[in-house]
Amino acid sequence: MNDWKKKGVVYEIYVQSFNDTNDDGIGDIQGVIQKLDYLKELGVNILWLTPIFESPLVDNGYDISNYQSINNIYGTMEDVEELIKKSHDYNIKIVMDLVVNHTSDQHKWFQESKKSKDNKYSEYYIWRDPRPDGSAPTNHGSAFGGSAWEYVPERDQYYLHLFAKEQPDLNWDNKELRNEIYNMMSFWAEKGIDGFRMDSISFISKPQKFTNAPVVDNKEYGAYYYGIANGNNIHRYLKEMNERVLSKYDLITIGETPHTNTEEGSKFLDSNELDMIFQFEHMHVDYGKYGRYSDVSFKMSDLRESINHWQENLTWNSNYLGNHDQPRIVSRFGNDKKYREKSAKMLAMLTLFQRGTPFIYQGEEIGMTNVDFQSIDDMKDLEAHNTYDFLTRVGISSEKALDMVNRKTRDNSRTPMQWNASKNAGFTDGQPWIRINNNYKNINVEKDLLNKDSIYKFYQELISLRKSNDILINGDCKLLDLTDSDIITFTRNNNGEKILVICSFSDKRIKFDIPKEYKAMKLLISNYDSADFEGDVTTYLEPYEGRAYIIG
Ligand code: ISL
Ligand code: CA
Repeated sequence: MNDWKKKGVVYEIYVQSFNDTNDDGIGDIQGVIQKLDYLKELGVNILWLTPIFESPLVDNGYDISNYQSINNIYGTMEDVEELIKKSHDYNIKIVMDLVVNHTSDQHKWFQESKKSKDNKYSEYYIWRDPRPDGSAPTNHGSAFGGSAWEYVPERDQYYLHLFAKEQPDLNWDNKELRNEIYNMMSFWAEKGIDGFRMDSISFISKPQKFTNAPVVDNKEYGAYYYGIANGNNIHRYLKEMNERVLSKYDLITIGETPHTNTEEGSKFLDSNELDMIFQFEHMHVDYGKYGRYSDVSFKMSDLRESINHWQENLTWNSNYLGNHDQPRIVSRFGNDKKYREKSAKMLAMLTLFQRGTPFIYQGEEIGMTNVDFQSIDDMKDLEAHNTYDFLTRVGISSEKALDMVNRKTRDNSRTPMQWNASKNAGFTDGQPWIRINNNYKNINVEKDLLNKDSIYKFYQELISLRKSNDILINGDCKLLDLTDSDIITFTRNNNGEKILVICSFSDKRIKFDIPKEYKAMKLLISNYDSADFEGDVTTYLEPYEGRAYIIG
């Protein structure tokens, strides 16, 4: 991987919730352009934009009906060209979301495909005959609830959709389809974008024969990824994609690879098919009886175990704790009450100082929190609604179901960016498409910019330290004590240089014994003022303290 990619700090922008410039309540491309100064100041140098293409927005744009046209609620192709050009003037790269496991059912390809078994697009999607009794080919459920198969009378067949029924899965075994995708990718590369974040890419190679999947997490259907994740031809297709498109440009490639273990993950990296992947193991540390939406909190030791496992087994990680599909990190892994600022800073240190590419999701840099949705009607995400319906149907009280959905709904991270304390948090002068978090008067960018000890300033400092200390980029990463009840400790090492990072997840003041071999230490950064090291072997960590030392 070349230098600019290794040095990248990525900031994910959920466009519709970032900044609205024409007061229709929806964030837009001009809104991103307007905030380039802000992003440059923060220090990030790669922006990943969630999908802004033509779409009926059933899944907020992850259902694309035309890959080469911009959804006019976000702006125009000219706006995108302006964004690319201006970002490059700021030395900021632009990464687009590539959603090619599926399209929208409104895409021209699908509209044609569903008409008959013998037109140009018939084989662009995954069609299978019904079982003899007319039922779906297998018991697979979709990721969002319900069956993963939908019947179409015109063809007397079912099509597969791993996500919503309005998101039919593409058939990558079809060569013409693959060509169309490569052409579309070249179109964007020619426009000057700097990379792709590849949505659900571990699912693109489907089996010839589908078999029933095990039913897990008290669901009604079989696991949606069963027999599908990392299918037989995945490496063949990604190699072809490299040959046809990626190798011709200087592009960063970030594969979103649900249900991928370290062994499978290494294959993508070692053969240079992808620069990095998003794995999900650490996103499962608080799954329970009902999977993701269970009423369960994470154990720090599970999180640490997972970080250790991936740091040991993958040469380069994508380090993230949150994104547009996950709750807010300070609410999930930190403490969004008394220690919101302290824990947000500690989590930032954990993310930015590990080996790999750090990802910051919009709002993390000011410690935005989960939302307390009072009613299911306030939630926009289809997954939230499907889950709520399911939980109440299986006998969970509506109150409890709302609680469970609240804890994990993707809408937690999709409420508008909180820019200031004015009406609608400065996001829009219109009616926002989703409600604003009530706490915007207390948690907002303007406030953080004025306060020298803010979360934002801490992110800024961490990013700048990462830039000026090569060891934080190229050094290896070793976790130290894997049995401590509250602390994640790791070292970064490069040619004899060493940095020690200590992250406490306790809300109490706790004792920490500095490993004997690290006596000569100089404080690099801490989220408390009092963190000087005076050569003692024993030190005390404040609640959610994060500290890093240079050793030697
Ligand atoms: O968030 C999840 C489950 O609740 C994940 O399993 C998620 O479905 C998976 O990460 C795929 O996500 C991506 O593709 C989806 C889209 O809805 C997500 O927003 C996107 O990040 C379908 O395109
Ligand atoms: Ca707008």
